Amino acid sequence: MSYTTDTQNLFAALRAAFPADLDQVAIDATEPGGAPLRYSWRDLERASAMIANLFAALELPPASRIAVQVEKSVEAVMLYLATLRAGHVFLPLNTAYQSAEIAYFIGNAEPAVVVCSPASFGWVSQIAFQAGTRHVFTLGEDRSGTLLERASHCSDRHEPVARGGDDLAAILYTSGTTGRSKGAMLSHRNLLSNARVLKDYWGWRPGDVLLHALPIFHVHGLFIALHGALLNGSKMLWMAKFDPRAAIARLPEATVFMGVPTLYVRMLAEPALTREAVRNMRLFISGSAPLLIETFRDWQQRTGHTILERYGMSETAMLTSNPYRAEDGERRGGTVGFPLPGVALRVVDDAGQPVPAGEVGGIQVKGPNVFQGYWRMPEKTAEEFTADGFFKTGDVGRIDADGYVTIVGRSKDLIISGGYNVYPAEIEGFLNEMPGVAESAVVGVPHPDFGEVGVAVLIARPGAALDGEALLARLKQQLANFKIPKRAFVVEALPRNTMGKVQKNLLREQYKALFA
Ligand code: MCA
Ligand code: AMP
Repeated sequence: MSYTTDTQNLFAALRAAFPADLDQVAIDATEPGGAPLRYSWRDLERASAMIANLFAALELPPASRIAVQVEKSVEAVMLYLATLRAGHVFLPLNTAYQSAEIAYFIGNAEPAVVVCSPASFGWVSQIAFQAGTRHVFTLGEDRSGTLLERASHCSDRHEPVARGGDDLAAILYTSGTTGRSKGAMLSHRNLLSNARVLKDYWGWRPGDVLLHALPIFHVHGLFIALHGALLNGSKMLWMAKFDPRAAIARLPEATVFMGVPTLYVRMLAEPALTREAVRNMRLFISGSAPLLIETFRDWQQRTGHTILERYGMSETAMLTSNPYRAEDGERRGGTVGFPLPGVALRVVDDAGQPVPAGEVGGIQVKGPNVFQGYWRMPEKTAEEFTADGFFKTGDVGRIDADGYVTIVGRSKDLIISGGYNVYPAEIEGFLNEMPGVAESAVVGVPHPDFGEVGVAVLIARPGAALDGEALLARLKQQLANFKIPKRAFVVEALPRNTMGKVQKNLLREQYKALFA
């Protein structure tokens, strides 16, 4: 078997970066106080081969979607690598998603294989079989389940399937401002080009160790963190779930950490976060949501490290980054740095014309990392691109005279809570269906832990008595828990402009101090 970097299959490129000694530890997943649980590079190689061979034995059509809703585990990484290796398309799903959400994704993506946790096999398999999926496997966080049982009978040798750069590697669903989720199609080239740029830009080097504390069903944990370590042949310290104390306890063994702002806020609340704890760290990276300047400064003061903030999207992976090397500039708090090498980024006015430096407008981007479009939504895809091929991010920002990009807001009605995206339109759609609700508006307000959280404002139908908290409890049975507004208020009327449109800015203003 030969692994070269000139193939277009992302797995083969990652595999080519594995260390020569495959018996070294690749991932240390030992839990605090638990028995040692370590995986070698050979384990990743063999297990991904076996799962890829299982897919071959199932005679799946090329580029089948493999939908996966499982708890974070190293075996889930093996499943991801196997999917790439076998030339199929990985479709990760947040474990918080409930049946209505899963039914939509499975119905829309039509996966050939669904992998779920053993505890949810009953309801997930029912949805999947109804949607025409032929194979449903289970994978538990403790290595239980039918996926590994079946794969254990397969050969551990497997030649990566040849893929072209534009062939799909993954589909990531992002909710839409109009309610319906869209599957962002990412190709092998999209992901590999971004991973290679970041390897260089962030100065990955021999001996780096990544503390991996993020979920692996979104871009940040799955692509940016995982590809970074794999492409550098770097060991990972693996946390199945983020816990600030356990993370700090592992920092002395690590050199690189990636987190959403909430992770930094929670670690700052721990007295154990000291200069001593971070003595071996090379780089702290933040993204997925705005990092408050206070967090940036507090971290600098407490640890002596300047967090590097970067900006990206599911549709594009990483777009901009503050500099790693001092000679490229300082890391400026409140900014997301410069467009990455190969990324063209411009700020435009409502007419689509670029605005002068320092002026605010819509952010548009172009580059080898920008996705292939939304799955089976050609019209939606066409709407989101300009005639000259730039993708409209929906983020609003400015580029200053020194080239630093600052995000000042979003033109899309979106709440980012603890690094997860919540679309008010989706929540309002569910609330409006509930008995007694005439109308609803969901807005984001500042929150000390999650950065921003949703608040629901409800209008009752004539004669109906609404209990906001009871409605939220009901919503919790239908939607992922992070989407549930943290509070609900029943009011007489919603503020509207002369066009009749709800003025969400006034609601945000009214409730802004709720969690202060
Ligand atoms: C949990 N809850 C949340 C969130 N997480 N509510 C709002 N926002 C959240 N993010 C709910 C729980 O269900 C629970 O509700 C209550 O809040 C308290 O939960 P807690 O135990 O504090 O939460 P946790 O389990 O500790 O999770 C917090 C977390 C997690 C570790 C910050 O949300 C997380 O891992 N976030 C990272 C998300 C991420 O990886 N994003 C990257 C997306 P109840 O008690 O009622 O059940 S990729 C991306 O955005 C782009 C491409 C990019 O640029 O990276
Ligand atoms: P997602 O759809 O989950 O990929 O989220 C992408 C969105 O997250 C972007 O369009 C931005 O609005 C936001 N985002 C990501 N990184 C940052 C950041 N560093 N600062 C502000 N917003 C960010």
